[in-house]
Amino acid sequence: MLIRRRKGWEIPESQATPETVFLNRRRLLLGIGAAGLGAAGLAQPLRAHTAPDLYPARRNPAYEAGRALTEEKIATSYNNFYEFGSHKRIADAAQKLNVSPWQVKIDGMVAKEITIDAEELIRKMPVEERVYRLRCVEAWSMVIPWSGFPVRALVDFAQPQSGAKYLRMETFVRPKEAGGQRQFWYPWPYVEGLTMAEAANDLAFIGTGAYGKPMPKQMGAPLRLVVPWKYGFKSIKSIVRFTFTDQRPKTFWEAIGPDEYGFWANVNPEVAHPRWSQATEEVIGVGKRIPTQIYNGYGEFVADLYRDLPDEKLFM
Ligand SMILES: Nc1nc2c(c(=O)[nH]1)N[C@H]1C(S)=C(S)[C@@H](COP(=O)(O)O)O[C@H]1N2
Ligand SMILES: [Mo]
Repeated sequence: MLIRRRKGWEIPESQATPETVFLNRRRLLLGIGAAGLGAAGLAQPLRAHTAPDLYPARRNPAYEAGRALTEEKIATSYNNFYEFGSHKRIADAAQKLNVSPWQVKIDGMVAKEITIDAEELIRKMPVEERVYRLRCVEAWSMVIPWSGFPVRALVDFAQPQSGAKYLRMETFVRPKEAGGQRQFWYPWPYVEGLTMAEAANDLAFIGTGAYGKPMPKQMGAPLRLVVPWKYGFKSIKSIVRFTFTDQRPKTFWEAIGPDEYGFWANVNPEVAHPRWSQATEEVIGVGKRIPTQIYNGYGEFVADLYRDLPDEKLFM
């Protein structure tokens, strides 16, 4: 689905992603025209991927999706990665991202702040494969075999202080490589966060690969979060910084549209987005819609996390 860049009010709802419609409106409010995206530029020569010998990793049979895998060529060519453009066909532009070397900072309320190369970090972690469903807030879904390690393994490695309440994650800022970051009206860098309880949950995963190979750049190489009970925008790509903090992070989408996107973003078919229903989802590559499940079908793993939070907007 290629979105032609016209004025916001001319884009039929059916052709535009909801997020794109929203952003176009915002641009108009800011008095910014709907100019085309800059050319992707020349791709860099292909660099060695991060730790290729680790893949394919052993599949953990505790996590299976109950649905057919999305075809690899679909999952690697239909992506959301606003750093490279606010549409789905960013895979070519994303090849410009230099992922090796890749410094990762672990800081904030930890025993000792460190900076470590992603490859070295991944080699210290228990890498395995898990098949997860992915449900985007735009009401589409995929099923993806991820490689990676539990967020909990990273937490154990970082040794947070007892006062830490949240894990804040941040994506790179490199407008020379990522043309979308020259769109100054977005609040770069992309930021996301989890509570410490969410980070320690069995399901919370750091993806380092997909389809038995190192992570494609367009899917968030070399490290991206995968939290399948939440809308896809929580699964932040190409992370450069993990910060343990006692302050709830303000996330990228919360900063853009606080009435539409919140901190929790748990999937719930009964809580509509202000501009569309969340009751069903389009299974990408299959051409049909299916009912959406509460917590994207992962309630047995995660529902307990939310029992004592009556005042929180858990589903936006
Ligand atoms: N840094 C960053 N991470 C991001 C995004 C983004 O634009 N930038 N998009 C999010 C959204 S909306 C979704 S649905 C998923 C898509 O992941 P995929 O392209 O690997 O399927 O990535 C999420 N992570
Ligand atoms: Mo999304």
